[in-house]
Amino acid sequence: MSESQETLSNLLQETRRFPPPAELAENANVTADAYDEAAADRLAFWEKQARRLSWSREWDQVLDWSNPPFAKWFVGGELNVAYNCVDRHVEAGRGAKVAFHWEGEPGDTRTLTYADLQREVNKAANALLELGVRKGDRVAIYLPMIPELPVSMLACARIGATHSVVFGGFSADALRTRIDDAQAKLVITADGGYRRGKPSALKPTVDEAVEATKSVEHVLVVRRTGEDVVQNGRDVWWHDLVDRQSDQHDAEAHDAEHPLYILYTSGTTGKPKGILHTTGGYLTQVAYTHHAVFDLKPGSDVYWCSADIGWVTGHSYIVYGPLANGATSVMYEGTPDTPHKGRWWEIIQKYKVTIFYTAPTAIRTFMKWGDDIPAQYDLSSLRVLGSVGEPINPEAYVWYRENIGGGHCPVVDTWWQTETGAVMISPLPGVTAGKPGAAMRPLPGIVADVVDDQGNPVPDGGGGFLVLKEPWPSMLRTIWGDDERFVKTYWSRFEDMYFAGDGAKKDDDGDIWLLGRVDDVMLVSGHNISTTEVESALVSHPKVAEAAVVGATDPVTGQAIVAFVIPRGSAGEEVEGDEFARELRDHVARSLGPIAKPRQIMIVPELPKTRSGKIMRRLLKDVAENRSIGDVTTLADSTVMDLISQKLPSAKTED
Ligand code: 6R9
Repeated sequence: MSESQETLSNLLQETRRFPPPAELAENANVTADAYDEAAADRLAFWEKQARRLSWSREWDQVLDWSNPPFAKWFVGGELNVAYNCVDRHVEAGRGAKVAFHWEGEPGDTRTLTYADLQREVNKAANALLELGVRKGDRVAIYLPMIPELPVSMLACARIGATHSVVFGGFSADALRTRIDDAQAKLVITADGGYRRGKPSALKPTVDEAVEATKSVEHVLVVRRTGEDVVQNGRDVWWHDLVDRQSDQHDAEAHDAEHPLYILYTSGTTGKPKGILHTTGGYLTQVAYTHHAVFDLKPGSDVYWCSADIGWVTGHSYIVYGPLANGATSVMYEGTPDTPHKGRWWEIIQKYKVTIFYTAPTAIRTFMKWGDDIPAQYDLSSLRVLGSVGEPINPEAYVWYRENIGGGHCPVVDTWWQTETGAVMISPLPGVTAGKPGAAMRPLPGIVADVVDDQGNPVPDGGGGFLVLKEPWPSMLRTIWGDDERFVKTYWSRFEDMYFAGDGAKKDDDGDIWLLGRVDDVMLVSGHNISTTEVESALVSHPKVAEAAVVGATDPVTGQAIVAFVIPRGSAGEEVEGDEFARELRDHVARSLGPIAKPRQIMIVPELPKTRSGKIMRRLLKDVAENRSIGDVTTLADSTVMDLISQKLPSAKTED
């Protein structure tokens, strides 16, 4: 291993460029000047963005960074998040505008205007007060994707209770640890929701979780599926309590730094981290980024983010950002293949969706299902496409652009985290000539860089660690109840910088490409190789829909690359045998160089993913190293590992 070894090799070359459509560029919400404006005076820039909101009291200071890494934004300012997301739009005469076109999985629908939302949120806020919930109390929310979920979040925000939304797919144990950590007083849940064509119960999980907790006084239950639920003394039906409340409620202003919500990151090891977001800075940045990155025109756009509200993407870009901007959104309860594999495209056609935001894992699944499915629907209403959650491989990006965006929609690849609260690195659709696979540049007002081991910026063309060098308004304020862990986890690897845990590179133009979690980086014959680049090379083969690679211990090279590959829909039958594996290995060697040639390729029907769609490479590493498979409890589908293990005899080890 040479001394001058790069922190992370830069193997993938991509030359395609997609300039913004002329019409979009001409009318874009944000133009290139924003970068200069923010660079000239970052705090003045954010102060201007804060004025998108209605404040009851102006701030005295934009940023207090006297005690890093504990930031205070808009110090002394006061506002109410629910008022900003709902009431002010009604007061401005837009009460009849649709906030949510909600689509249940079985095909039932509900339309909520801003006026409807105001009444529902006020009733829910009054109900929380009747249950004894007060400003500063924590409320756990464990609901399916139904309108009561955003209504509950906004009701909490309105009265100053801090919500902790727990994804509806989590187990009783996961729910219990989150309730305990936040000491939640109330749990809001439902009898169940619809998933894959049938009711999926939630209430029994809550009963089991709450049995073992001490803080919970009441459980508020929405009726969705109508299934029998066991009634405990602490249970209250939503329709009994909320429906009889007054729809009037005076919103009190809260301090800019009042805790808005806690969201637990799954964390692959140890106790989940309760990421704390506060009020003024968070709402400022989610509103600004939603306006800038999606070019949202509230008067004409129909926006749809397909994430679950249980993840940060749903918090920031289904609930707070779009509502603060007065957007009309689609919200969908179920899975993309129920009752058929064209469901999402049918929804886009039905509501004439103009802006669509989803994850690479979904895009690659659609690639696997085949181009003919989206081709059956009219998707011509679309004008901007977004991606989030994982690096998007160039091929998936181009497939998305062509097959969903009809070749004319810019794709914005948005990099951010639960911890950052809002998008940090992304193209601007009316400004940036997009490169497939690149997140491009930090947004105006954000200072990010790629650094080496020592924290020095890498030159263009080099790879390393992605860091944030200046505080930003929607940054996490701490880990709930554990300041020390906050400092240790995020602020100790490099001095005065936030380290995100991701590897990245700068290309020759200085644009940023994400290369996956640094824990996943492989060390092959002295070269640090990113999983993302090898996966992207595999996915660029016409017969590959999805790929995951891991580094497995190897006596010769230290680690060797092992790839797990899902073939594309139509390639299904033609891909058996050594021939295909050899073809893929050669393809990677041609695209990235011989150093990146996988030692072994396994053809598999599925990949292990978390419930938010991220590939769990740790489990694949167990397979590659012939170990028994580790903890599978956070998998979306725990049977996937059995499917993969059954495929093992066909694993191909070659030269
Ligand atoms: C929003 C969200 C955060 C991690 C992050 C990174 C990965 C998210 C990405 C991306 C490459 C993108 N990630 N967006 N990687 N390109 N556009 O996903 O939050 O669930 O906390 O995950 O996801 O590894 O560090 P969260």
